Amino acid sequence: MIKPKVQSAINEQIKKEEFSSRLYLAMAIWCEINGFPGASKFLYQHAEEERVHMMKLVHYVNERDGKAQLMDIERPTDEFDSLLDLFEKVMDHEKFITEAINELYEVALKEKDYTTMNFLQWYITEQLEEENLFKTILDKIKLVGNDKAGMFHIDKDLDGMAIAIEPIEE
Ligand code: OFO
Repeated sequence: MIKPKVQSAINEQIKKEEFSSRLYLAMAIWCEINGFPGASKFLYQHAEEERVHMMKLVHYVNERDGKAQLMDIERPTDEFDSLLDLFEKVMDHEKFITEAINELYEVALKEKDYTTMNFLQWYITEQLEEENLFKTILDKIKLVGNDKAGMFHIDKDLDGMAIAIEPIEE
């Protein structure tokens, strides 16, 4: 049976992943109505990916004889100054999530929950990959600045980067 402290820390993370999904959905909508179809497709898919992150945690808690719990979540920001501003906010958010995963790992460590520590390894690797991915995107956007043709190519690139969603592991 999962320990109460670990369970409530994971439930907090479920909330954060659910919020991430809604944040990227709001960003995808902004891109779609502001002439960035590629970025929009990429972010819609990323919103789905965050839902997968949430669901993995939900199943994990339940499989350990605990109870995954949903919480109230705040409405995400949906106004951005530019594509650069939007992806800077993505990067800030991913850094915040990396911190949250590290803190969750710390709770599992203190509770000597080695199974959860092992399970969280996937999230640690995933955060590293996501931060690298968003850094690459941000660097490209910064490089083109206000150049319209450059922006068009970045949007095309993002269209190609929209990846297939990994299935939820049981
Ligand atoms: Fe973007 O990795 Fe989950 O939140």
